[in-house]
Amino acid sequence: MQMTLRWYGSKYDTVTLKQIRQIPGVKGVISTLYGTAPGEVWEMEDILALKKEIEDAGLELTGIESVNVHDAIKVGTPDRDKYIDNYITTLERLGQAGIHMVCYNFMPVFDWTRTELARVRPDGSTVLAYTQEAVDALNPEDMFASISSDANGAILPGWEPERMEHIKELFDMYKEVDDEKLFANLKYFLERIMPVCDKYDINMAIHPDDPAWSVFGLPRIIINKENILRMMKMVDNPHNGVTFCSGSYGTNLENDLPDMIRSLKGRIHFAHVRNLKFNSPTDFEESAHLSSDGTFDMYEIMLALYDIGFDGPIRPDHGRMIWDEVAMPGYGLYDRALGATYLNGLWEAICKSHGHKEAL
Ligand code: DNO
Repeated sequence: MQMTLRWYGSKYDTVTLKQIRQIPGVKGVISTLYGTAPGEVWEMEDILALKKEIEDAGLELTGIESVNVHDAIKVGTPDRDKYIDNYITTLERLGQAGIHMVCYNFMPVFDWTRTELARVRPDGSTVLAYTQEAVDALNPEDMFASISSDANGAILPGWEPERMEHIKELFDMYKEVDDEKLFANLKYFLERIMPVCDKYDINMAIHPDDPAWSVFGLPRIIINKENILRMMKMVDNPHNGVTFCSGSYGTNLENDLPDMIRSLKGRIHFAHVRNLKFNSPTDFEESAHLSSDGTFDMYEIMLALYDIGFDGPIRPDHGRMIWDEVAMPGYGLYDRALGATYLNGLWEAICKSHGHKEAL
């Protein structure tokens, strides 16, 4: 297992590489060229500069989160091949730069959705939260306005202002797209990119839809075990894999997280591990990582990863805002560092109790 932290780049992140380097057990970062738009080809010199900056700080660039997929590909418009060609060029360059894991998502219009970015918990920390009632009462534009006013000045992934300016057009594009069509478009995309992934040994790790159900009437397919196994089978290549995100699949309490992990043996290329606290099945908040602070048994999740021989990159996920930190909601330093340390502790205990001399 390679413990990492997500890092948005020195231009966008409040957390520095030096700080990340000082978290015990964190060897690498998962990063991206945050300023690029979906569909754009990544320049080799930008990729190499990012890699060098990270390596100069004593860390490694363990993978990319994300190379975003253009909506033309998700919708399947006549010009999608142009954007897939661009995606392939970007993958080729990442492969040449020695990157072997790319996280992406296939969510229409939005990336993840939350209704509050700073809900106050009893201990005074603030966290991201979601209630279905709030989504049902809002239209997407209002939601964007309320989200951006709480973002501590940060640009949230998938909620970029330029994108939100076109939100009506984006919704129009998806009018004819249902779950089946989205599956077909994902298949088409994967079949086209698999040869370059095979050539450079790039593991593609699709991120689940968050929350794991339809929002604002848009189709959502990466939501449960059945659908994810369907996706694995429809393009049956080991490079076609998943980001197992406990906090996203876990939004639906019917998803049995350890069971899902076990069913994905060999196909989990990246893990996001965090906890959620449910107040009702449609009202949850992002708690601390610790099992007793939320609803999930984090030991069971880590044990399932151990049982399938998971040896890829993992990261603590969204952290609470604590100790007066001001950062991108979910992506401050302190609580993610606590999360990494806790997950490393669970992992060491699991490895040693299975007869290993040290954590694997
Ligand atoms: C949220 C993240 C997502 C994720 C993308 C992957 O905090 O987990 O934004 O990076 O869905 O493309």
